[in-house]
Order: sequence, then C-alpha cells, then structure tokens
Amino acid sequence: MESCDKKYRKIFFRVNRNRNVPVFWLVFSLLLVVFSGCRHPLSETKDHRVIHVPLQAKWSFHQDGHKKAYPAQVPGTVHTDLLRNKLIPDPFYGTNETRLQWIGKTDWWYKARFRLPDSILERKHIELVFKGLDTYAAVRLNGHLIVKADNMFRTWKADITQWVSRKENILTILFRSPLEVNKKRFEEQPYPLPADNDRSKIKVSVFTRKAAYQFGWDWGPRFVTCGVWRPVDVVAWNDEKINDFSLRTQKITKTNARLNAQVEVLADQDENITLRLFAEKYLLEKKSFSLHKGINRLSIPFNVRHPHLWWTNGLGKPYLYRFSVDVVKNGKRVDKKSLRYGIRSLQIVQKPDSAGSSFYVKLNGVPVFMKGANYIPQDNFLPRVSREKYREVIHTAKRLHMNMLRVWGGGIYENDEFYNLCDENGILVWQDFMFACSFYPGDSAFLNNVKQEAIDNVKRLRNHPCLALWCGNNEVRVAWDRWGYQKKYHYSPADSAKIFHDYLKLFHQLLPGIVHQYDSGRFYWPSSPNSAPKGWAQEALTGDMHYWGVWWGRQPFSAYEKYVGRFMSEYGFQSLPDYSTIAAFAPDTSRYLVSPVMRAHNKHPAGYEIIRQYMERDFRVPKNFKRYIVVSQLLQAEGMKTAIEAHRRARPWCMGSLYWQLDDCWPVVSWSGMDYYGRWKAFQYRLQKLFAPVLVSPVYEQKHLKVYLVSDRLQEGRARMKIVLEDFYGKKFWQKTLHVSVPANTSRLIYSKSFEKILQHYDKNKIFLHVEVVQDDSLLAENNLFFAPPKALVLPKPKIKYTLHKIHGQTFLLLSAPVFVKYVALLYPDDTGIFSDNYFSMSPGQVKTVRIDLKDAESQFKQGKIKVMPLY
Ligand code: BMA
Repeated sequence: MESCDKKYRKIFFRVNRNRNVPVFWLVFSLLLVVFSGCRHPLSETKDHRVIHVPLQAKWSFHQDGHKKAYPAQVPGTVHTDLLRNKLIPDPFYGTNETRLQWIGKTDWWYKARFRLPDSILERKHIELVFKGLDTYAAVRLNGHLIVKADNMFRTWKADITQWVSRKENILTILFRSPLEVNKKRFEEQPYPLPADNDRSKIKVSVFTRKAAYQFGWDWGPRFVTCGVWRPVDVVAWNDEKINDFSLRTQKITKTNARLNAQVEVLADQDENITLRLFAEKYLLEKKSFSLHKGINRLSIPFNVRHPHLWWTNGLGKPYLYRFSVDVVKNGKRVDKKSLRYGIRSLQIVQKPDSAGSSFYVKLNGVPVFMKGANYIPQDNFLPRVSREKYREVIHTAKRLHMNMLRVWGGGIYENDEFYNLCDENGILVWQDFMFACSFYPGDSAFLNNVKQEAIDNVKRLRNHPCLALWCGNNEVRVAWDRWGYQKKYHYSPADSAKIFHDYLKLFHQLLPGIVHQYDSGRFYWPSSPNSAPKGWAQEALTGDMHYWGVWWGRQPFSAYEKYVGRFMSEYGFQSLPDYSTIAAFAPDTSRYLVSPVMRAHNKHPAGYEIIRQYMERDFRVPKNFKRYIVVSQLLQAEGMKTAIEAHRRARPWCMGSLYWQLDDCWPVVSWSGMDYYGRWKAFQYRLQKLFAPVLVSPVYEQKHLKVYLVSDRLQEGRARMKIVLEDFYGKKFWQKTLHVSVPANTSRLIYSKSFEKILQHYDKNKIFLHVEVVQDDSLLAENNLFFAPPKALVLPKPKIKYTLHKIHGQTFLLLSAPVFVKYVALLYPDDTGIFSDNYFSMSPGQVKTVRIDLKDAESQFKQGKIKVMPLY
C-alpha cells in the first residue's frame, strides 16, 4: 500500500521546491490528514520509550581533608563555586590569580543527592551520562565506583542499574589535582616535553587531557580548575535504544541529493523492529530490520528532491532540514532522535601550481574566500559561558561578514550551542583537535584515551554542516620544525626520533584514522600550519600559514603585504581593552602603564613593549592613559587593515584570512577584537569594512597607484569609482572617475597609474587619496590611502559638529567637520558594538550618519556618557 506517509513525503518536497505554492499544498495536506483516515505519524503512545532527562540533584562540594561543605552548581567549576560561596575573591581581579593557585593543587569533593522517579526505576537499564568531568574524577554511586575519568573532553557513561536506590541516592565525585596526579609522570619522563604555556615548574599539561589554556597562555591566566563542567543526564530504557543517529550526503545534483542515514541501535536481544525516517514530521522512509543482541549499525539511504543547499554567510541561506528517526516495535515507538542538517558539498582544494599548491574551500562548487578569526574559549570557567554569550559572539561574527571560525587547539571541542549557531548563521568551523604548541606522549594509555576522546567528539560534531575540516593540532608541527626545541631541551638523536615518531603516530595515523572511520569524506589536515621547515616564505606557498613576523618578529606592518600565504589561518596584533574593562579588574591606583596589575593582565612576555615599539613607529604616543588605550586600538586596527586588505587583494592565490583572535577568556590586553565583556575594539569596528562583501583597496607600490576591487559576490555588477587626491581641507589636486565592473568572486586590479610625478608636487604629510565606489546611487565601498604614517600627517584641528536624530524609534548621530578628521572615536563605557560605525575618518564637509543601538541614547549623551573624541 502506498502509505499516506509517502504522500506526505511528496508534499514536503514540493512545498520546499516551489515556494510560490506553499499555501495550496499546506491546505491540501491538511485535507489529506483529515480525510484519508490515516494516523498521524507521531501519535504513538509513550509506554516503552527511552527516557533521557537531565539529572535533578542537590549538589554540594568541599575541599579534601575539610568537613565543611558548601552548595555547588552543576555544571560548574570549583573556582566559581568558591566564588559564589564568597570563599575566594574574584579570580580575575587585580593580581588575585597568583593568590588562588592553591585551588588547582588541591583535591575537591562533589556530592549530589537525588531520587529517581518510578518511571525511570521501572526501566531495565539506567545509565548516568556525564557530558564533561574535569578531569581526574572518581565517581561513586551509593559507595560503588562507577566511573574513573581522566579526560575532560570525553563523555563518561555509567550503568547504574544495579546500584541505584529507590530512596535517596548519593553520588560522590573526587576530583584529584592534575598537578598531583601527574607529578611522578612528569619527573619520570626521560626527556622534557615542552609546554611553554604551562606556567609551572612541573609541567603536566601535556599529560593531562584538559583544556591547555587553563594552565596559562599568552593571553590567559593559569587556573587549573576542576568540576562537573557539562550536564549530567539520566538515560533509562528497556530493550533497545538509539545510541546514535548521523547523516551523510553522498551526492548532490541540481535536482536531487542522495543521503544516507546511519542509526546505531542497542538491543538486548535478537528481535525485529522498524526504523522510520522523517523530514520535519513527514515520513520519508520506513524499513524493517532484524536486530541482534548488542550494537546494530543500520542504514537507510534516501533522497531529497530539489534540495535547498546550505550556504555560508553572505552567499545565501544556510538552509537547515530537521530529520528524525524512530524505532518502532510492535507498533509502538520506543525511541526517537532528531537533528538539523544542512545539505552542501564542501572540499578543501589543494591543486598543485608552479609555486606550491592551493588551499581553499569549495562550497557547493563555488570557491569561497574564508573571512574570520580564531576562536578561544570565552571564559576560564567554561560553564559561565551562557547561551546568550554564544549567541552574541556568533551573531557578531555574522555582522562582521565572517564565514569561518577556527576552534583553536588549546581550548575545547565547543558546546553544541556553538555549532548550532554556526549552522544557523552560515559560519564554517575549522576544528582543531585539542593539541597546541607542545609535544605529546606516545604511550598506549595516552593514545587510547585520545582515541576515545576523538571518537566522542567526531561523532558528536559530524552532523553539523558548519564543520568544514578537522585539524590535528595547533602549531605542533611548526614547533618541531622551527622552534629550536631540539636544541633548547637537549634532545639526543634517539629522543628526537622518538618524539617525532610519537608525533606521526598521533597526528598522521590515529586522528586521521578516526576521522576516516567516523566522518569519512571530511577533510583532515595534520597541523596548523602543516609544515614549512624553512620559514614563512616557504609556508606561504602551500597549505595554511601562521604569519607572526609582525608582532613576534617585530617586522613593520608592511611585512603583511609580503608574506601572503595560500590561507592565512593566524596573524594578529595586541591592543588594550576599553578603559571600562580595565576598570573592572584594576583599582584606580593601578590604572597606568605598567602597574603590577596591568602587567598581570598582559600575558605576553614583552606585550607592552611591542605595542609601544609599533606605536612609536606610526603614532604620536599619548601620555594620557585613556588616550593610550584608544591609540593602541587604532594601531591594531591599522595593522590588521594592512594584513586583511593584502590577503583579500591576493585572491585567488590566498583564499582565507583568519586573524588571531576573536575573543578573550578574561579581561586582558590581547590580540582580540572584542574583549571579555563583549566590548568592541577599534579593530572590530573596522572589520565591518575590511570583511565587507565588496572591498576597494588602493595601494601605492613601486611608484604606482593601484586600485583593487575585491568582491565575494557571485554576480558581477557595474559601479562608478571615484579616486580623488586632496588635502585635509578638501582641496582637490587630482581626480579620476571610472565606470567599472565589480568582478564576481575575485579580486581585480581596476586601475594602475604611475603616480610618482603627481605626488612630487605635494607635501606627503598633507594629502591623502580617497576612493569611493558607488552602485545604484549608494556607497558600495570606500577607502583612504595615506602617503605618510599617522604621526607625520599635518592634520588640522577639527571642530566636529554633531546632532542627534530620532527616526522611527532609532537614534542616529549626524556628524560633520569642515576639515578631514583621521579618526573619530565614539566612546561609551559599555560599547558592545552599539554604534553602526566607530573609529572612522571623515572627509571635509562629509555628513556621517551613525546609528546608535541604545534605548536611552539621548539621555546617555546628555549625561556625557557618550563622548565624541576626534584624534588627529
Ligand atoms: C598563535 C596561537 C596561540 C598564541 C598566539 C599569540 O600562534 O596559536 O598559541 O596565543 O599565537 O601568540
């Protein structure tokens, strides 16, 4: 019989295909439901269903050796529990970090009391699922050891059927200090395994499968925390349950996508069941299986006709389908799992050429330039990162025209929330495995632990369309090739051979093997960057590149134009966070450079010195601390402008630009564009233009003026480009208007002219070149080019006029000045991106409109909380 479900299936996909007739089909399908007399596919009774619920428990914690217990929060960490109980001061304040190191050296007990309802107790199997235990944890239920955990990244499951009580249950968890657990291991290690991030004499971070940044990083404090950092669930079932449900796209054509659903069903005995696969609530496929006792891997191939593809931010809709699968036995549903899935094809194309080989993302057949950043965990105490914070970060990435984030290997495999948001917003994820900047052991216990960690996380993340690739580690290979550790740590040839052998075992065998087995088809890249023993010039020719000649190498910003690789996965420059962020961790008396508190909040060994050195090159260094903060941010913005424009101009040679680093894990001076409180630095505002779909980029090189148009749009367009050489009072010396074609998905040199003769008539400190591109009467892109650094420019003192306007409930600030203004900073203590633009320049006479996303913008102005500050 052709079931009514098959009819649903046809309807579902026609509605999807032809968006003009959904009302008709909706009405038609409703009528079908009413008149065909068939049962709704989801109207099953609930009798034997698998129960999957969060554990409801009352938690407390205490220090080992102490009796007094305090209320605890799960998910949580010991530091945040201590803080909530007012037992420690704020770890981020002042120099408290130093005083609180004892917490990481201590063992901690967590205790939960809970009762389970009859519905759970009646089931044949009851399991506790710990989604995250940080890290060395012995878990006991009513006195029986049920889990011995040693990896923060793994999911730990315990069958508690035989231990669970009908009355109250007592769960205890002893968290042992990683420092204590691994001390012996560290001492017995025949050769040192470097971990320069690890700010302790006894470096155990490489042995500990725990987020490396928690041992300290060059932007993060050392807080070796512990706790139940992810939720605990109770799962109860009778004879069978779905362990896992995953989808894989096999082939996409214009009219069809061929997919395969894989379902892992755990069964108590040999028996017959039916699997049903739904798209939304419409049945797609129904198949009967004979299960055997144990784990059954079942698959259902299926088609989606006229699929809506998943696209990245800027290119189209990141279309998501909701698929679900259920197990039906004797006419009753026993378990169900759902997921959202995007249909898309994605390859990382490495095509050899005369220089090396390409490295780019091809999405649905289209080469896409990756614009984005490196993402680090948003807090040292991970459970504090709320849904709202995840939402804000990903929405910010979207607003900044990003289409890729790299989840860096010294942090964590992120929460589901993060990937869900990336799926929804068209942000691809470059996913590192959690290894960074160190060498790792190669013994079988360590490798088995990592293997299980990789399986857990690959299985958890593989259904996300946002997942572009897996990468073995961050900078382990380059550390081996170029950081001189062999010499520094006096490795014998035998030690060296062993370390490298272990490297290959882990990153060239184990991890790619897991990806191949559990996520076949997804690209695996062993290390970021992969290999270039000869240095940056070589690194630029193939694969991805971390360019740190600027900052670490103290090269001028112009070096960004020279070292442009095939895919820039790291480069960056530090700046100070806003004054209000500094005020949150530094008392009045410490708000100067460089007080002990300020020093404690820049973890780079020479951070302040490097900032100053670069500032002296390009800017007049302000004496006033508040101005210094702003100028440090402008400096960062200028450096990043040089880098990003060079990367984008160089496409298709270069096909990605991910700066270091999107966010912060505490209030700190770092490379981020957005600080711990979500406050935007000048650079982040600038990114709106730097990553905009269309960029106009003028450069003066080899005595030529060159103007490039870079577009990520897939369609060509026409526009008018105006290039004007003028002085800061608006006097125009030379201009050119061109009718140009805005190229599709590439970079094009639009205009090139020998310019030396023109320039020689003018004082380079008194002129600038303004380019604007106008399409259909609206400004598509604009940019300025200077012929001297900011400090040399002879800028007139501006008088900025501004007025506030309210239109349809929105507040707009209109600003103008009769002369050129190099930077206008709009300062507001809680500037989380509330201005539509900031730290911008204004041409003489230009009227600049800025939208302010603040309910009481007018009163904030009146009270002087929003300030307009010209810098010249
Ligand atoms: C990169 C990263 C991080 C580091 C950053 C800044 O190499 O991979 O390890 O924090 O540089 O130094």
